[in-house]
Amino acid sequence: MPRGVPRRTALRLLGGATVAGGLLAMSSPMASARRDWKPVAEAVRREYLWAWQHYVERALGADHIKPISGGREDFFVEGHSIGLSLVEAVDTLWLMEADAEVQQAVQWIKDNLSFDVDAPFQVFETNIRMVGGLASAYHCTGDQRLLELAVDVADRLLPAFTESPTGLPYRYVNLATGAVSVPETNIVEIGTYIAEFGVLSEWTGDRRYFDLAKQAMRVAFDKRTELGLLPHDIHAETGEWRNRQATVGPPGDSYYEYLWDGYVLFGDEELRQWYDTLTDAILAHQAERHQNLLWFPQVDAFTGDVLSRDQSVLAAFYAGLLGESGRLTEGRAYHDAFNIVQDEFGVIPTSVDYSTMSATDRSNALRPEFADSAFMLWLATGDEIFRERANLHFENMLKTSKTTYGFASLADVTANPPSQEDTCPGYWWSEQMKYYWLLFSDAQRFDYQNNYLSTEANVLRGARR
Ligand code: IFL
Repeated sequence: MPRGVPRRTALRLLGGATVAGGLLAMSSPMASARRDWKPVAEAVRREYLWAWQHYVERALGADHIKPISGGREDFFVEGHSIGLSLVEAVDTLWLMEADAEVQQAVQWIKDNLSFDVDAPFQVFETNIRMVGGLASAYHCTGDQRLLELAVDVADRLLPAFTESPTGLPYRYVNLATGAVSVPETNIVEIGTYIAEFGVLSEWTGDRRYFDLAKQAMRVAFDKRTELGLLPHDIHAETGEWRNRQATVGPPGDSYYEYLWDGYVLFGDEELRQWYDTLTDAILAHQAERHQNLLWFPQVDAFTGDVLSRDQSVLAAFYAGLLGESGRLTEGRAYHDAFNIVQDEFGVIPTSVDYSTMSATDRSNALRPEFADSAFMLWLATGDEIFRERANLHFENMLKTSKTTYGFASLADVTANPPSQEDTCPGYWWSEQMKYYWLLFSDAQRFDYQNNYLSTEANVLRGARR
């Protein structure tokens, strides 16, 4: 590096470089040169099936495998797994044409999966993972029983909406009794249903699912501030905001995503207007340029004052959402900003303060959002740079997270080597490995022109049977 050039400026001039003691791969200055991606696709499939085999041998039916010890872990309810990782995996296995594994997973579901569980389940997580996982498994395989199970669990979630005086769902519902609890919620947990519920309405002819999902989104939209922003915390019984802070990261992120998605999936113009109104306000009052990079700090939704320059890795999805909704310049710019973080740290930390480019949370629970937006931007532009960035994301994951029985979350991405935790989230089976596969494989079973992936990457349009 020439003397006098600050390290980060040099990184940007080069289009990226390496960190973490040389452990991690570099992004190439030749990023837009075409290359043969088939070997990368084969590696993705090989690693996925290797991890699947361990899951089957050691943790079949568990919500999570513990990838270091080979143990099992529950997600929704302590002491009662419902096969979360397996349900999340079905459509990815199917896209990879791993048909014996698909059959094995579907058989397990038919023989074992029951939602008659006398315990409170988190409505948002149950929807995006279980309703969505079963709906995508049905969409891919055409197996009617999977649709019946998706409808069964969705029906058990409905009291969260119908028991609420505002239509904003409670956070928890007991799947066996329908008892609802915890009205203190946020815009993600009231507004991330329309994709899964909407396809159920479409496939069953019962409008209730779509209507309940949309009504909850409307309640929050109608309460936007004069700046047109939404604070992220809301009360399901009173409909009042519980804070002032607006964010495109959690717990705001997928509310915005599902406004756009509801329009894309169902052609609902009103949802598109809501999305456009809020996005215009976000770009006007939340976007900030710092050292020539685009960021989205947390701001006061009533005044626009910046409250925090912490950037959650989960907010990286927003680059893809901006891109797919026609704001390509901003989408690319926000992905460029996260790409600097990837080049700086290798694995992107859970959060960074972009004003100092320092990690404010050094962990990373195998978060997929950077690969998610690389995929969406690649679909929107065809630009090879997004494959290069996703490939680096994949390589860094292989180097840091691969362990004895699968892939592990990281406790500290800045340690050398990064320290691992004995857990692998369910979304790993549905998200980044699918994005990589679709990016690199030219998958025969996927319609690259007309498709839809949910916030959990469940394929609800575009499976080619
Ligand atoms: O469950 C995942 C999904 O992408 C989401 N939020 C966070 C998870 C992945 O980081 O909507």
